[in-house]
Amino acid sequence: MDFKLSEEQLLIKEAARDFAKTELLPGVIERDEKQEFPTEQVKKMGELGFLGMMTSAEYGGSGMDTVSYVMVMEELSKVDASASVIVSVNNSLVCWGLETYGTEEQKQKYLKRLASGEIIGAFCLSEPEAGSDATSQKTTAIDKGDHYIVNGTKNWITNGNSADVYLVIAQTDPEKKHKGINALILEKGMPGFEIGPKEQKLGIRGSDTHSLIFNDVKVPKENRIGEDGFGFKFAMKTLAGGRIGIAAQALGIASGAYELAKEYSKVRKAFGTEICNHQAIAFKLADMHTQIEAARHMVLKAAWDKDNGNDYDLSGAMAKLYASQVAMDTTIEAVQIHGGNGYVKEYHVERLMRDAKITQIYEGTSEIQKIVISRSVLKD
Ligand code: COS
Repeated sequence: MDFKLSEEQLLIKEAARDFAKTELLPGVIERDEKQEFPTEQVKKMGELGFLGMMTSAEYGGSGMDTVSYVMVMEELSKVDASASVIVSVNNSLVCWGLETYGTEEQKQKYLKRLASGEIIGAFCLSEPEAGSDATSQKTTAIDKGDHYIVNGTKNWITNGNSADVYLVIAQTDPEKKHKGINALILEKGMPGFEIGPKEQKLGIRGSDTHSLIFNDVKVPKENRIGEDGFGFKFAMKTLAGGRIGIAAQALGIASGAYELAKEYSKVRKAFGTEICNHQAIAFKLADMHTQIEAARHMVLKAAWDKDNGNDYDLSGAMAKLYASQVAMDTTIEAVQIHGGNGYVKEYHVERLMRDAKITQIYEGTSEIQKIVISRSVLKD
């Protein structure tokens, strides 16, 4: 067993840490307050290769491994989880899905621009009545020979307005249930494709979340990903990797809050000494550190599984379930250690606490992860 990271992996982690400190930290509070998309920062992340990390160079990506990707996700999320979710969706759900299952034409037309960060993408599965129950798709993609006609609504779509390319899951043949679902590539501006208003959110407020409305959108058949009826499997396979990215985001939120709380405890005095000298605070830090380290091992293991061709449905689901709980617990304790200051925006931990919650909800709630985990452990 070798826990050592390569020189390249360490360098990319350091580059992400520097970028987060110099480019994401200034303005992160204002972007959160105003629900402002980090346009400039996303452009720079594209230049650094963070938007197509696991995509091969041939298609405009950085050709790195999943371990490097999760380390970058952790570093970005320590500072700005709104920026990191944009990275996660573009990498895990959009670029990975297209490179793994797309046709050569789709890769040339869309993937190159997505992986290089020239444009960003969105993954559109959730609906008003189909979030966890993902097979109950109401959006339809009716087969008209050389094209599909798409109708319906998608909800809570990350990069909803900022994306140019949308991977949309829709039902073609309801009689075939999940085997009648297709994944289609839609472009912003296609006639009949409308973007709903921006959601007002509790956390990750810098990322833009919208509903999408499709009214008779004509989508050419060459925009279907995989064989007819492959859409649900496409969504499941893609989300399995996406969950590793979100687990890394949760880990980053937790470790960012922990680092702030630790530093604060060394300077804030109460009862004649720095508060870290009180066991009530020191023990909180001990618990936080231990849980974060355990989460980090789970995230890295899931990433390593993916890099080594092992099944990662189980390790990714466990990593997300655990890391998102650690993110919630740690950020709540980080606010507590900061006391009154924890409730004030300039200390950052209240934002991290709000940002943490979504990691227990998107790309499969904690309850969905428990379905995936329990089915896996009970099958043999
Ligand atoms: N990889 C490949 N195929 C998968 C899979 C995976 N990880 N998980 C399920 N499938 C396949 C199954 O094998 C089955 O296909 P076959 O009938 O050909 O065997 C099909 O998908 C349906 O699976 P299942 O019968 O298990 O469907 P369920 O309705 O019971 O639900 C869960 C499966 C709950 C796992 C799925 O609906 C899910 O992940 N829901 C959450 C979706 C989500 O993350 N939403 C958030 C939106 S993105 S922000």
